[in-house]
Amino acid sequence: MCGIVGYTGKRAAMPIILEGLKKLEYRGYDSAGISTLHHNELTHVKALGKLIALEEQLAQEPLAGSIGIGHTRWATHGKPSVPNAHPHVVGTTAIVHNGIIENYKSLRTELEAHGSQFLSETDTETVAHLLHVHRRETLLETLFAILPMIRGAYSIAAIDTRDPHTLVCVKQESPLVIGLGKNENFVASDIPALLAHTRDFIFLEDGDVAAITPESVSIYHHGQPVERPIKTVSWSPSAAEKGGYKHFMLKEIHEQPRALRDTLRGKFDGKTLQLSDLALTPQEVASIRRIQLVACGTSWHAGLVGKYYLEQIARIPVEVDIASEYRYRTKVVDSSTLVVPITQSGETADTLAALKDAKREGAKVITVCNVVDSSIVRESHGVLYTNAGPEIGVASTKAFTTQLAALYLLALFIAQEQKRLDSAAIAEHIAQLEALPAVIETVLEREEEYKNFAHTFHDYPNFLFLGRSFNFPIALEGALKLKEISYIHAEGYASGEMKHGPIALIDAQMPVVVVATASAVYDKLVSNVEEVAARDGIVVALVNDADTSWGKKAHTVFRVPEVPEMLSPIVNAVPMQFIAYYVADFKGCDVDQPRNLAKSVTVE
Ligand code: HGA
Repeated sequence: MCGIVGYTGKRAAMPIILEGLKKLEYRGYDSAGISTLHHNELTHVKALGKLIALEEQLAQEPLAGSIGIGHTRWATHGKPSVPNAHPHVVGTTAIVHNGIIENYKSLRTELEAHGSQFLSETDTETVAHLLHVHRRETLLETLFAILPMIRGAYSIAAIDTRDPHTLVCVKQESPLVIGLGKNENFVASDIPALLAHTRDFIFLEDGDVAAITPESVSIYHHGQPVERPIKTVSWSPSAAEKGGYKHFMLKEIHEQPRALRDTLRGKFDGKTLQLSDLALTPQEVASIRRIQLVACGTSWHAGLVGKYYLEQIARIPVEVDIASEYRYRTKVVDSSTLVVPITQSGETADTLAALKDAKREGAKVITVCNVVDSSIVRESHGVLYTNAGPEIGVASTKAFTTQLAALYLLALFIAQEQKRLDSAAIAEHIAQLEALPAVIETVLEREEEYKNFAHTFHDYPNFLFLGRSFNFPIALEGALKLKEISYIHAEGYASGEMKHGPIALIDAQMPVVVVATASAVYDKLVSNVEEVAARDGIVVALVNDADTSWGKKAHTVFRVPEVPEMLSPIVNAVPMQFIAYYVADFKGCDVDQPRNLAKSVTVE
């Protein structure tokens, strides 16, 4: 997600922090800010938009001091705005934060009841107030005292006038590294920010707290001092931006467990699923009779899976439309119709136009989106954020799987509100969802198999992808992913459709990727594959670990752990991404910037 940079030493902190933030710009952000400490006084400057705006403001009001923290924000809680930008300063402390404080609402209610006055809508500000309200002798002790009160994913850096040379930080499920200098030390959410100053890093572990002065770094875990190894990094700045991965796409494939955890975070309290940003009253949810999912490209594939979720879990009829088609067809919409645009960027022109039409016709519109306060979100009545973090590779990966998780949550939420599922059933579904990141970690560990496959197959001119039921859209997505980054012609089909045309394409030169994980229609799919094999098609099967029946039928077998069928698309998408990625990489394609494509299509 966003960027944190902190400095304590003998030099002026502000330019070092600003330069560091610039090195993190590639991560995407909507606002930025810096706070420094000088002569026992905290000062800060924040600006909306690009760093140039912050830089211009700093030129007018430079910040003195040789200790400071800076931040580029990618909003998750509260729109992009100057008050919501970090640092947040309360009393003697300034903090910057990367991540999500899950229980911020209850904390905020409690703090406000005791007189704390909030200036922003962020989850982060609750931490700043907690540090103020529970202050101890030192900032470090205060941080120890408040950490048990907060839940979520966070890396936080803080400075305090009472301890004017010490930078304090904590890492929990969000990245944070310490950079080691001579009579100066640094902290940052990512290595590129600090490469101009050091190559020696300490990678903090989850739960680590550190107190950093110009001369020392002390690290604690569960309150006890611990040693962490110093690692010397030889990455080039461009490799460092990608976390050592060759492309952003590959980095983002690997970020999916984290992105899914962040999408699920803070939504279920053990009893009730709360999607408060949907801004739907219980009566409004009760009155939903039809749902229209509207999207483009990969998001449209997410919509196709979402249809299965909403119809099976919430039992509401769903149509899925390509936004550019929806715009120009007759819409039969009324106030009992829920229209759900699905968009990574929130700026897709066709989706925006489709939603405006639907609103005009009287539909309620809630958007599934990855960018806080984007144009489409602003036009919608409510929103369900995916919290995947900025996606830089043009081919969507983590945005897609988090869209699937969000649509699953939406189906559960409607079922809950319409009293179709009780609390125990919701809890069971949520537990299954929460198990997915670990399953995907297992799939990621098998990456080498896809590389080997691509080594053999990257020269084939055509591919077919087949799936059925929940995984039919995954076949479409597999084909699209391969097309867009490798320029190989690929088609996705519902396997039952083979006989109705595409089987004519099958010959010994046609790799056919079959999504064949456990399913109620598994046997049907297997007979479709037999037909492919009988015509010499090259069968490439994605099956579950326990399925040993493919030895003869398939040329290549990829395995994934078994999960409930409805959730299998979220797991099965990952092998599709790996196949596309490695085929494109072997072909030498520009994976992150495929020809003719833009990340966000803001024109019709
Ligand atoms: N949740 C905080 C911080 C989000 C973040 O990591 N930004 O880059 C917010 O919304 O301000």
